[in-house]
Amino acid sequence: EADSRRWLLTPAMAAGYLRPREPDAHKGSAGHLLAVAGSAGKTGAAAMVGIAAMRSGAGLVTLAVPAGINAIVETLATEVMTLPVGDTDCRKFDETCMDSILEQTTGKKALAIGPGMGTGQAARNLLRGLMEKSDAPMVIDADGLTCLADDPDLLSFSRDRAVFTPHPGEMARLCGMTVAQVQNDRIRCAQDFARTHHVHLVLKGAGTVIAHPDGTVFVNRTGNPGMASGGMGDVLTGVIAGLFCQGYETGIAARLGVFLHGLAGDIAGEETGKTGLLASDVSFTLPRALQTLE
Ligand code: B4P
Ligand code: MG
Repeated sequence: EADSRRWLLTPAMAAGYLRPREPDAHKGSAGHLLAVAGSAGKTGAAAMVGIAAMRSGAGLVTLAVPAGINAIVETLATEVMTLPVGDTDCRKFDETCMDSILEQTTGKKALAIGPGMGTGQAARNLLRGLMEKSDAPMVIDADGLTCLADDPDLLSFSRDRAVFTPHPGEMARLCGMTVAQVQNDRIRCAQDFARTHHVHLVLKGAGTVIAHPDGTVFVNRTGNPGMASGGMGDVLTGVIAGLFCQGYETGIAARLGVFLHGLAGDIAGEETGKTGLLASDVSFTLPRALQTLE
């Protein structure tokens, strides 16, 4: 039984998932992402999510960020729009940020929540609000996952429109296990979580595991150790969200996103050398990765 549900994610599969852009596509038809990310000291996380989504083909991206870091985000991410929330000197999401963010969910094709957003009560409430009020497909990563680990009641709102993207440390917190226990049986761990909580789960690291609510599991082989550097996870969040924007079904976006992110890392690694690779290098190579699959 186990074997028939475990697949290696091949280039042919990934190419099969890819749908060509319609000749008459416009930025509206390519989908609009709302990402909630960033805080003082984690400004780049927000920028990278937004840029990676656009480099994966999203039509428009709006980044909701604490107003105090807005000017920096706008400088880092030229093509991305921002929604500054909170007081002008607001450095992290607080209770005053909720309403304007929830208002902005209207008309958005996808949500991405978590990178650099912080983990306090205000962040947890914001995550709860978004999960309760929006039916859009959503990627939850990083601090968003920590919020879920801190307040497991929130898991009941996620359903199968959600993709969680934990690294082994985040996975361990979500399951109440040690990192060693997670790493010891990555497939089983991801599969159990996805089934139990009816979400798509991406357990990152060499041989990323993608587990679906129906118990099916895929293992990815793209990517390389050069990708073990800060910001790589934020880029993956943007890729999956960018695919949501273009109408890819949740589970397909998770699989194709993981494959493309690793492939972009491999292309960038060939060019730049693997050691010293930056997450922005990988983001830059995403269109080439897409082209390779066409
Ligand atoms: P955080 O400090 O939370 O790191 P982060 O901000 O989430 O970093 P980032 O978003 O850039 O990277 P992410 O891992 O999300 O946590 C780091 C801590 O978590 C570590 O100190 C450790 O304790 C634990 N941890 C994380 N990864 C672990 C691992 N593999 N084993 C054991 N403990 C781990 O995303 C990185 C991206 O790059 C993923 O898509 C990943 O699949 C890819 N990548 C990284 N190395 C790769 C490799 N060798 N091969 C293929 N892909 C790789
Ligand atoms: Mg991360």
